[in-house]
Parts: sequence; structure tokens; C-alpha cells
Amino acid sequence: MIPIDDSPIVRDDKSLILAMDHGLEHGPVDFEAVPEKLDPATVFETATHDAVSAMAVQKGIAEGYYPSYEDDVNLLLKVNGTSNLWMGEYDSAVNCSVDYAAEIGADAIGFTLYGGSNHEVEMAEEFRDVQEAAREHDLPVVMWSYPRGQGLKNDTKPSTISYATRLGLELGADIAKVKYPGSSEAMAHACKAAGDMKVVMSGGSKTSDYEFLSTVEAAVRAGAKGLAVGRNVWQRENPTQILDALEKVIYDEATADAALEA
Ligand code: FBP
Repeated sequence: MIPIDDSPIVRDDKSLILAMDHGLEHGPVDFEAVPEKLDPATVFETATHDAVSAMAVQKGIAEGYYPSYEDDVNLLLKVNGTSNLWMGEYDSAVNCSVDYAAEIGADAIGFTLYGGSNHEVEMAEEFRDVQEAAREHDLPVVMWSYPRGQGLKNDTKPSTISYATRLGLELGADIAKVKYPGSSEAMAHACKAAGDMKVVMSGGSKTSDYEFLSTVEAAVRAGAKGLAVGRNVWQRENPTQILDALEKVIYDEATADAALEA
């Protein structure tokens, strides 16, 4: 097993994962304000920025676009996902095998686990297969750890987010991606609950530069090892500018103010 810190998706102990699986998870609605981003090549271009340590996409986009970017972008292949057309209890279809992900050049595997869903048991069993296959290929596993489902009223409650990171640790993820629990203190507890596993913050819907960078700063200060972000980067008019600032906040641990002034 290769130590996670030796993975190309980690730079100086941190990661900035640029996610673009929204066309599946949310539908084309996320691209309405930025119709040019419907072309995945535009987001792969953004992912060539030095700050981006991996780009997270589904199989079809990897097959079609990754060959043109494999020298400049590290691929995080998301092996499950569900559309917003699905109206049932939270679940995520496994739509790519780890063997095939490795064959098309993945540097890491991504998997969504909805702890608390009525489908948690099957999802955890699917995760077992994915995690063990990933170990065979020496590929790290990033868990989108999103407690959701009938019993969960608030998916960003501090105790829920700490439970989410702990699930990642105990089920064998290398990195867990979780929602920000609302404060640096709550994030610190979630990172502690993760033991030696890395925690990255989930980006969320687009906010102002300052609000976004301040939250990332607070998460990093609390022990988060970076960010997995989509809309807050590629829905912006100038993704390079926000990536320049994120590079400072994440890797240099600069404040949001300092990153914006530079
Ligand atoms: P964002 O930064 O745009 O939230 O993207 C990160 C991500 O996890 C995507 O990989 C995924 O498609 C989306 O968020 C899921 O969002 P939601 O939490 O709204 O279901």
C-alpha cells in the first residue's frame, strides 16, 4: 500500500480536488449561468492550474476528455453517482469498476457514502469492494462522506460531520470529503474524529470570494487538509484568480485577506 502522502493527488500534505460530476448529480442546471462549462474540456483546462491536485469526474467524461490532459492533470475517478432524477431514498449506483478506472489512468478513486440512508448497509458493502480493489491497484480512496436520508434532518450538524469523518476512517478511506459544520471548532472536532485520515472540505454552492476563502481558511486552521470544490471554482468568471487565492490559503496557510490582497 502506497502511503497517501506519496500519491500525486497530495501536494505538501494537502489536496485541492476540482470536482465536475455535477451534470450527473445535479443536472445541467448547474451550468445555466456558465453555459460554456457544459464542455468538460473547459474545466479540464482549469484543472491544469498548479493548485489543483486532482480532477474528479465520472467514467464517461474521463474516457472522452482525460486522454488529452493526462500529462497535466491527476485523475480522481468517481466510481458511483446518481442523478437528481432519482426520487428514492439516498443511494448511489456503482457505475465503474476499480479495474476499469485503473485502466483508463485513474490516480485515485472517489466513492459517495450516504451514512444514515436506508441504503447505508449496501453502500458500505459496495465501499468494501471498492476500497479493497483500490488497495490492489495502490490507488487512494476519497470518500464523499455525506450522511443523508430519512432520519437526518440536518446534514451539517457538528456531530453529524464528526460521524461522517469517523465513518471514513473506520471504513478505510484515505481522505474523507465532508461539508463544513459551521465553525472552526466543529471542524477541528471532525478532523480529530478522523484520526490519521485526511479530511477535506466540500465546496458547496457559489458564494463571494471573501466568504468562500474565509471558510476554507477556517477549515484549514481546524486541521482540514484541503478542499474538494466544483461550483465555487468553475462557476466563477475567472477560475484562475480564485485558484491563485486558494493555493495560498490551502498550501501556504495564508489568511483569506492576505490571499485576496496578493
Ligand atoms: P461543489 O463544490 O460544487 O459542492 O462540488 C462538490 C460536490 O461534492 C460534487 O462532487 C457533487 O456533485 C456535489 O458537490 C454534490 O453536491 P450536493 O451536496 O449539493 O449534493
